[in-house]
Amino acid sequence: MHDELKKIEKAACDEIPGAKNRDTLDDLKIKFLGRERGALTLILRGLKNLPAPDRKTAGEEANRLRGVVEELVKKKLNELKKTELDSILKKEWLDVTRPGVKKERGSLHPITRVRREVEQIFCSMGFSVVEGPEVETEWYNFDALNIPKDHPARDMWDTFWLKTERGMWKVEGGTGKVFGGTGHTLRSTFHNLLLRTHTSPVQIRYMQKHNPPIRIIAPGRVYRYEATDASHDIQFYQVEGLLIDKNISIANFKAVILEFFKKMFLKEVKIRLRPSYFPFVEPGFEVDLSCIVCGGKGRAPRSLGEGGCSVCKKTGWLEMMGAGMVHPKVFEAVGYVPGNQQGFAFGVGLDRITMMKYKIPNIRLFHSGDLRFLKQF
Ligand code: FA5
Repeated sequence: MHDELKKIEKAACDEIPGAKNRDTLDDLKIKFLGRERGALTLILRGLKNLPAPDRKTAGEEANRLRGVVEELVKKKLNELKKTELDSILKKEWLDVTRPGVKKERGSLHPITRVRREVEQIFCSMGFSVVEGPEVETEWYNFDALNIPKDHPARDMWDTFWLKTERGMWKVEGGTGKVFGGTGHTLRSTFHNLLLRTHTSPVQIRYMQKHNPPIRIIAPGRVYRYEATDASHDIQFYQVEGLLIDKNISIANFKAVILEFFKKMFLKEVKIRLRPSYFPFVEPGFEVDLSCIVCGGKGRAPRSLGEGGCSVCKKTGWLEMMGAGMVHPKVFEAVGYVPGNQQGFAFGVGLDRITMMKYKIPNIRLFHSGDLRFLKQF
């Protein structure tokens, strides 16, 4: 018995300290101390067959050995735990004193900022914000606005037409009701499609579905097939405005627009109304704003270099919008009873407001994708 215990002790002292991981250690623990077939357990179980004097000594020795093996296992387990922890700490080491990686922060495009501001100002005056499609039918963009085919006024807007092989597009749901409103019946579902040249078609879409009183603005992108310069681009933004009620006059228009400019530029501004022709208003006019970039002087401010102001083309004024009193033909096109309402409409260039607001000398900067420009906002 003594020899057997010595053998077990030697094996335990050789094998346990060399265990590579916890699984091996668990196996060794079972090998020596396992409840069913552990080497020491079997010895202890066989003690009862020894003669009494031998049983006592062997029992003492076996119990001592159990303590030795338990201690070896405990020591090895602590050692393995420490190695594991060290390797985790090594892998996940973090230098908390290192400066962090700076995340690039985006910002709103200046036109988006100004668009939101415009919406806020008009909402504070009781207007609602509505939208319309950028791909529009010829009827909404021109005919319903009193610009029939072959009318020379169409040339005022150089248009991007969407072509098909057939010449016309089949528009889903293009029944008289959806596309023509109550006052206009389109018998076919085929239409000429175009990229809208202005936001005025949204007036028509809205009036077809709503009766006066109306007080809306409709911001959105418009497209024109024309030459570009410092204040003209082929795609730009307009905000359409429409106010229809009883007893509305140009005086109401002037009050609303002056209030709008005052809130937008945070100062008193000068505007001038020039008579102009738009087939969907009568009378019609254009509204110029005293150039905020050059202070109305026509000379470029020192910060923008020498020479005349490119934004107002040295005139001191920049054309900001077309406007007028809604033409009876337009009311007729949407099915209103003639003579029952008056109203004004306007279409203001959002890019131009943004240029004035931030003193931006060239409209083409907006879509240049130049981060040096965009990061300033
Ligand atoms: C129109 O588009 C009319 N629909 C406006 C209107 C609405 C008149 C309601 C009457 C009643 P106009 O083509 O003038 O009008 O354009 C309106 C404004 O859009 C201009 O005053 C200008 O601020 C802006 N704008 C026009 N063309 C360009 C362009 N190429 N680039 C940037 N802004 C432009």
